[in-house]
Amino acid sequence: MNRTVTVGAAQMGPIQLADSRSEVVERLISLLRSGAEAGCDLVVFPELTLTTFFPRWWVDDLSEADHFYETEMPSDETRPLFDEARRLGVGFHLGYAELTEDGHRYNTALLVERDGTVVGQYRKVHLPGHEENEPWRAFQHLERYYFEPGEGFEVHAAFGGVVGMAICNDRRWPETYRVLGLKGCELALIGYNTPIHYAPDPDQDRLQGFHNGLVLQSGAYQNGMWVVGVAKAGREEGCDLLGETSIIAPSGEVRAMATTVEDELVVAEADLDLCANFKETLFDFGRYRRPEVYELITGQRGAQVPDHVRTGLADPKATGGDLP
Ligand code: CDT
Repeated sequence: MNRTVTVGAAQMGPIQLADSRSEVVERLISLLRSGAEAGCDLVVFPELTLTTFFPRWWVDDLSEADHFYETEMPSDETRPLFDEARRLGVGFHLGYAELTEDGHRYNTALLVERDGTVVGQYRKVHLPGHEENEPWRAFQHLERYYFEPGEGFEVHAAFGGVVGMAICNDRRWPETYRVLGLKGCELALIGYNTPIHYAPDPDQDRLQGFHNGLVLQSGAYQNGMWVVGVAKAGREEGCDLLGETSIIAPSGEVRAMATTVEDELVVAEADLDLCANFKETLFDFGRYRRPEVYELITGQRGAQVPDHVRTGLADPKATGGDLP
């Protein structure tokens, strides 16, 4: 059986505050149609695709931001995307802000199959930034104010393989890929909004592209999976967002990468059988992993220098001594 999925990574250029949902949906449909012309089975859109990245602003009352959230999916405004995707026979992945009926707020992604069936929903686990108003920043990153964390990583039977989702900051954490990998993930879909400027340590600004490639490529290789990283890019409300949307093979090699910071579709043929070349050799988890020595990873959150090491550091004589 041929298990090649033609994947379109649909980078979005900036979405300004004044852009309406319908205007954004028109842009999505245009990218979707380009995907259909390129033979895509699946088109992947970024994190918070439908709005500007609103966590860059503080509001005193969260309800002032309600208009950024979706209370139903599809809604009247997003239905044309769902209808067109089904008509074209192209599946899609869409990130958006979700407000549930009982008032919970999540940074969410949805996966829809070629026949329009909703395959699964994912709510972002790792929420970066801060909870409080920090007006000293050029712009804020208030995801921890606007969203609650999701409950975990899941995989789905879709597009002939095992498909998982993660969102933006999740991609920087090896645990994300490893949990997906332990569930047999062959294709991980990850949308992002990554500001180039990182206020707590601006020395990292020049490294944004490097770090993006580093985490996407190592996540793919170390878990033998395809990884699709899709940006919302460009200058959005005065804030520069990283582009470099890319499709990474299980070897860790970049198979396609965007060259602009605008709406741009890049396409690659993802042969899911390639995953086995890595999952059944160097990264044969069942054969080589040693979970019994990794228990700190799930049992402890922050780094803790063991007592005997801390004591040794405090007492210089103790570090130069004989082994006990
Ligand atoms: N959207 C998102 O998660 N962005 C983060 C920015 C981190 S700086 C607070 C990222 O990891 O790219």
